Amino acid sequence: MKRVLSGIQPSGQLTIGNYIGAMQNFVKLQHEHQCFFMVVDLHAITVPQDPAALREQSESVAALYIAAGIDPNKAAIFLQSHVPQHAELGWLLTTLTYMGELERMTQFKDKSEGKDSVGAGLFVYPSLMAADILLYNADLVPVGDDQKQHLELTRDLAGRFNSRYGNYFTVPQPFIPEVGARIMSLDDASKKMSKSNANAGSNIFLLDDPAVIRKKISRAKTDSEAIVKYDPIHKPEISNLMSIYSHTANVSIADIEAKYEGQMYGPFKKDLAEQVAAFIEPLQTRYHEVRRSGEVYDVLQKGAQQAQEVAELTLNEVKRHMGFVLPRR
Ligand code: AQP
Repeated sequence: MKRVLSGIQPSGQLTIGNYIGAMQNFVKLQHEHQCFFMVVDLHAITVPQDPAALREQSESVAALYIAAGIDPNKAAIFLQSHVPQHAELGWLLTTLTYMGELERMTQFKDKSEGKDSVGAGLFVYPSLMAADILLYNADLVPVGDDQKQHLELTRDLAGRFNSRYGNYFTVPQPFIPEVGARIMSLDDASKKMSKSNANAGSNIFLLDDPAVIRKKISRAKTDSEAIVKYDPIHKPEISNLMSIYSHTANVSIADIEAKYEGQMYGPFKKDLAEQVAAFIEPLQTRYHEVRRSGEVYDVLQKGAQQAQEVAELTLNEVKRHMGFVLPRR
C-alpha cells in the first residue's frame, strides 16, 4: 500500500481553499492508501500565535478532519507536536538545506514582506515540512498548488540525503487537484484564499454561518463581462467561483458553462451560494457533534501512537546512515 502524508496548519479557521486543495483529497486517498494526516502545530508557530487560539484551532482542525470524512480507523490523525521525531528530523534536514534554496521560497517572501523582524523558524519551515513527509517515507503528498515549491525542495533533500548517505528515503510525488488547486481570495483573485487573511470578505470559512456564506458570495468580485466562462487568465474571479462550484457540487466546469450559457452572473452566484451552504451545513453539524463528544482526544492519542511507531524507526535509520552513535536498548 502506498503511503500518503499531509497536514494543515492550525493558524486560523480553515477555509474552503484548504478543503478543496487538500482535505477533499485526504478523504479520497484514505480508501486505498496508508494515510497520515497531521495538524501541523509546529509550523503554525513560525508566525506569532496566541496560545489559547492555537489550542482551540488545533482541536478544531482535528475535528474538521473527522467531520469532513477522514475515518480514524483508516487514517492516522494526529498533532505534529505529539510526535517529537518531526522536530528532530527537521533539524537534521535543516543541516542539509542550502540558504539559497530557502531564500527562493515564495511563501517565505510573501509572509515576510514588509515585516521588520522575521523569525528564523519561518525561514527554515520548508526543511521541517520535508521532515514531516520523509519521516513516513510517503509516496504521495496531497497539497494545493501553493505548496508545490516546498514539495520540490523535499524531493531535492531526499535525493541529496540518498546520494550523500546511501539510498534510504522515498522521493515523494505531489498529488494536486487539476481544478481548484489554488482557490483565490473572493476580493482579490491575484491572491490565494488564506485562513490568516484578516479581511473576512476574502474567505469562505468552513465554520461560517450559511447566511454569512451567502453574503460573502453575493459580494465576491467579478468582471464586467457577465459571461460564465472558465478562463483563469482573463476572467480569474468568475473562474475561481466556478472552481468552488465544481468541487462542492461535484460537477464539471463544462457542465457549469453549459448550464449558465447566456445568463448573467446573478443566477450563477445565487446557485453557488446555495450550493456551498448546502455542502457546508452537514459538515458543520458533524463538526459540532465531534467537538461535543470529545472523541477527538481519543483519535489524536491513537493517531500519535501509530505515527510514532513509523517515525521512530525512520529517525533511527536516518541517524545510523548519518553516522550518529545510537543509544543501547
Ligand atoms: N487557497 C487555497 N487553494 C487551494 N489549496 C490551498 N491550501 C491552502 N490554501 C489553499 C492548501 O491547504 C493545505 C494546508 O495549508 P497550510 O495550512 O499548511 O498552509 P497554507 O498553504 O499557508 O494555508 P493558508 O490557508 O494560506 O494558511 P496561512 O494563512 O496560515 O498561511 C495545503 O495543502 C495547501 O496547499
